[in-house]
Amino acid sequence: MDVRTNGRTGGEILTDQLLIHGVRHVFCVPGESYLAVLDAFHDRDLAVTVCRQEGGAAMMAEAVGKLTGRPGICFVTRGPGATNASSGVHIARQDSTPMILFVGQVARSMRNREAFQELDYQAVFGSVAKWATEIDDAARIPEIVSRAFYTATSGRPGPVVVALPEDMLTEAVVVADAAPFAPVETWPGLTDMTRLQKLLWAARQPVALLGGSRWSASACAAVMRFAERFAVPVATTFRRTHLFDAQHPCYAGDFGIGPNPRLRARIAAADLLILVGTRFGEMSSQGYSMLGIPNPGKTLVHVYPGPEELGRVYHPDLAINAAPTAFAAALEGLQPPQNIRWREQTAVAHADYIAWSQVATPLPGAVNLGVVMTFLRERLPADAVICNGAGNYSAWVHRFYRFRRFATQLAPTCGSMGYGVPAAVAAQTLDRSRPVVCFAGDGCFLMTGQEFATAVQYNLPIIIIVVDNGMYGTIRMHQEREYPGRISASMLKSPDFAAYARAFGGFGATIEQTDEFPAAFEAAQRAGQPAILHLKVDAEAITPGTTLAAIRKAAFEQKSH
Ligand SMILES: Cc1ncc(C[n+]2csc(CCOP(=O)(O)OP(=O)(O)O)c2C)c(N)n1
Ligand SMILES: [Mg+2]
Repeated sequence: MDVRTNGRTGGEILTDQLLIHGVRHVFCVPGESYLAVLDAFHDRDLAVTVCRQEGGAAMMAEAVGKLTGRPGICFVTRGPGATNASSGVHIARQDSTPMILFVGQVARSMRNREAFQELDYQAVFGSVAKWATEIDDAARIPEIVSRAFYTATSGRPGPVVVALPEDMLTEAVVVADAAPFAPVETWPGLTDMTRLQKLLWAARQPVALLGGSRWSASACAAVMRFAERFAVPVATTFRRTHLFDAQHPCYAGDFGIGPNPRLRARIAAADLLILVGTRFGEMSSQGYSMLGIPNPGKTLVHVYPGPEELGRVYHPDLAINAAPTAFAAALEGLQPPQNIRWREQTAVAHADYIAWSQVATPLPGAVNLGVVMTFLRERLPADAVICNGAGNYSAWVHRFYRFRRFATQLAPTCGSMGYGVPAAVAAQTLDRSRPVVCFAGDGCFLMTGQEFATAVQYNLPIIIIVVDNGMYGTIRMHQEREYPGRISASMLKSPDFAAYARAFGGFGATIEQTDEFPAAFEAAQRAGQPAILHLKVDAEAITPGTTLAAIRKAAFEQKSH
């Protein structure tokens, strides 16, 4: 068909824009509301992963955004498709990840009658998405889709929701394609960097904390070089551990939930804190307790890609509106002081981290998750991708796994359960050659466990380790702290997860003793198909450092005083 004289349908124009902007893969659950797009997929060079639930599909797109820094793409149908997908949109929002959710919409002529599955997407996603819009005219698809890519990736990245009226997608119009988008860099100024150098020269105990998005492998390498030249201890914020090589002599540790008390003390004692890319939100700031608000109580440098975040909670001495990628490059121009006063302290900080993470702590029960983690960190290559959702089981990942490379960690900083399985599917879809291992609790897994079928359908050899303690452990832990002995709605009876895996067409094994794990893991790897390893852990093993019984006892004692 001659595009110029006969035009293309909205569905075709839209798909062509995706290809122009570099999209090679989309995740979807189909719907009759966007059949014209599905039809355009049919004869274009675009890989499509069809999923089982829109929450999973949206999380997969979000994970692509996390891994690549470019918007992950998800298509869902109107109404229930969109509301199901909202869990992934919320993750993209809180985790500052570029993604674009395309949603079907009723025909333009039926709008505002509350037609079948009609929703006002701008109202529904207004406070979750970075931008929500609807395309009224097929001729404007190139303009609006281009803007969606720029909006999702620039400043603080986030999710964009684009609604697509059904009849707009079948309309044929003649319109030129947009040019490929290029993410907009946000550079620090020369004066910013000069002021930073002065603050570093005046410092006695500086600490740098890395987090957020808009990183790259070269940015991480540049920050490592800076850390070496300045001998600065560098820690990572909640679930951003992959931003700094854990084996690097300047690595001071993971500053997420339940961090090493010595790291906490070190950050508290720092006279200069350099936040790079992170909002230093509730989890990493230990419930906003590490800095005064708004006056931090120490010299604060805050580097962030979006100006709206600078001065929002903390009043920085030096605010630098820059993306971590650009800031890291500019760090190369800074000169360290001749005499680095804190050098020895940095070695101590790394030794503290190693001591905290080296050896698995003893736990009640026959399966020690810490030992599993230390086995995997020796066994897996540096480019293995580790995924998880939310739950206490993730504490062992954060403490004992050693992330060495950028884009090897897929975990929700917003604490959304169910993230690990879709994230693993997405990671393995992008790269079949890297090992992808997902940790999920018995609660977490069944939030999106149907996407195991997606892994089987596309023959993705992800390995899922289901940590089964028979409960929503995190909630039980909080109950024992706040309402000791009063268990309410936190216990679970789960299926045989190994049999579940086999029923779906994958590999499954059950592990009841720690020493069964290595052979089971190797068998899963050899199987070369999606696998679930069902780890039966003791409910008492609630964190690497304490038990439920100890928490309950302490809570009773506190109450009796
Ligand atoms: C979508 C979602 N729903 C509910 C919660 C609240 N929540 C946080 S952790 C948790 C329990 C997790 O249970 P499980 O996956 O079994 O891990 P465990 O804590 O037992 O190790 C719950 C219900 C959440 N974070 N996300
Ligand atoms: Mg559990």
